[in-house]
Amino acid sequence: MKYLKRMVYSHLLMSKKLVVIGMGYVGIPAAALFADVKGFSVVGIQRRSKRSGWKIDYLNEGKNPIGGDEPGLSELIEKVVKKGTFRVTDDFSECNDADVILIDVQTPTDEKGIPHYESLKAVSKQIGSQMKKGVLVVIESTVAPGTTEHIVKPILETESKMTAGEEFSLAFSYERVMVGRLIYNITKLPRIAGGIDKESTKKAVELYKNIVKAEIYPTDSLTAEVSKVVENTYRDVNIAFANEIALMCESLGINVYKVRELVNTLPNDPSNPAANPVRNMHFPGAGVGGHCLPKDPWLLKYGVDTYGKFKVDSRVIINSRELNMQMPNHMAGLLENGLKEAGKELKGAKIAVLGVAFLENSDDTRNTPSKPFYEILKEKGASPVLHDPYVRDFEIPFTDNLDGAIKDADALVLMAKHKEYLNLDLSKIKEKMKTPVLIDGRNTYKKEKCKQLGFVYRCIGKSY
Ligand code: SAJ
Repeated sequence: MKYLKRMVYSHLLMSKKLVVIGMGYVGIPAAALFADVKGFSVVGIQRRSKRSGWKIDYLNEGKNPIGGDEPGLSELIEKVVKKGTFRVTDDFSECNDADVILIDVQTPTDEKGIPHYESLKAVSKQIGSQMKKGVLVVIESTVAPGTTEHIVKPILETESKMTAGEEFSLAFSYERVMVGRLIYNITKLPRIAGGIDKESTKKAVELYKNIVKAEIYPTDSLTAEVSKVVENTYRDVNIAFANEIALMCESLGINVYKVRELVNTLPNDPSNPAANPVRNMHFPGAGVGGHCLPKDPWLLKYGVDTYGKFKVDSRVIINSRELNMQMPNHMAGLLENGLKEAGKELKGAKIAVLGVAFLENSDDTRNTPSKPFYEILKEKGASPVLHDPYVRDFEIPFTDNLDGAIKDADALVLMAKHKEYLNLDLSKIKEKMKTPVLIDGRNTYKKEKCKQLGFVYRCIGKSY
């Protein structure tokens, strides 16, 4: 009987309807990739919200709503919309004959690190009330450990009056996307798929084989949830370590980037990694932004605090998070110090801030360090002018007119290492500025060259 059911199911797999909920940085590339696989018809579901509703019509015209450089994505969206295997709507009734449903909604945390699952719960309710027997539901959004089992599963079961594992399958399989390489990271990086039971895991692994050209690791949903937030927390803690070493190098009057280079020369011996564990000191910088690193450590802590057998004092993780959140303050300190050397006060000074996005060459402003930096400058009575060549909308006024931002500025502060800023003609820029002060938050410019040009130069992790 079980074999027969599996046979029927694999026949169903041949022509499959896949619904992706949440047309964002994860949902859009995933939907387009599946829509390009033979036998798949894909429907994207997006709320017709003020902020994102416009994406529905834009995508249905075969256009890519994600800004910045995203190799291959625009062409793929145009192709699958043209061949009719991808369309977008705000109608959740599309779930009632779906074979697979992917959940890619935002899972933000508040300032106390508590997750807010309004979207996740709302779409789980919608899915549960529509979904058919035998459907596979996969959560791709990053969630706190325990969320699949304790929040999503009960909602789906209550709304559908079906039992998970018996009448439908449920799994957690996280994305590893990064802005600037969405398609590459989904198709070329290994994938982890964790079901609430073995059958759900198996079906999720089968599903991702269609788009992932790398190893797919089966596990259970809780282990997969923890792996995701640990993966990003690991990065956040390593960045905090680099930032702390940078502060120490400033204090000692040496160059942290030279230290990093020397530390990372420790050879990695793949044939015997234990003999010489690799060093991969990360880059110190003006701050850590994005939808992931500022949030995932809190999701990890929340999961352990909520579903763990005993409390764990996550001091390493939380102190690291707090140190990374302090970096915009440190940037403001370097700025005040540089202005002082130039005989200027921060109060009343015009500050050109280069980079609103949290990451170079992207339009993504989520949790950008430029926001707290801007607010600190405002608090101190300065007149910051934000500039960014990629960002389209942001809650704080900004410009894409570089000359206007630099004109009569008392300082230039680099927050994001956009390629447009790499080869700026600093001597011309100096002429347009009122006070030649340059604060480098991403080790973009050469200290000696800046000094030769007559700039007062400060950089995270460098002597001055
Ligand atoms: N940053 C540093 N120093 C570094 C690396 C990054 O200060 O050495 C800063 C960046 O400037 C940025 C922030 O950290 O403000 C985040 O940068 P990121 O390169 O981690 O970019 P994300 O957040 O888009 O991508 C991360 C990645 N996670 C890991 O590499 C473990 C990506 O693989 C994940 O898919 C993504 O989070 C996610 O969606 O979870």
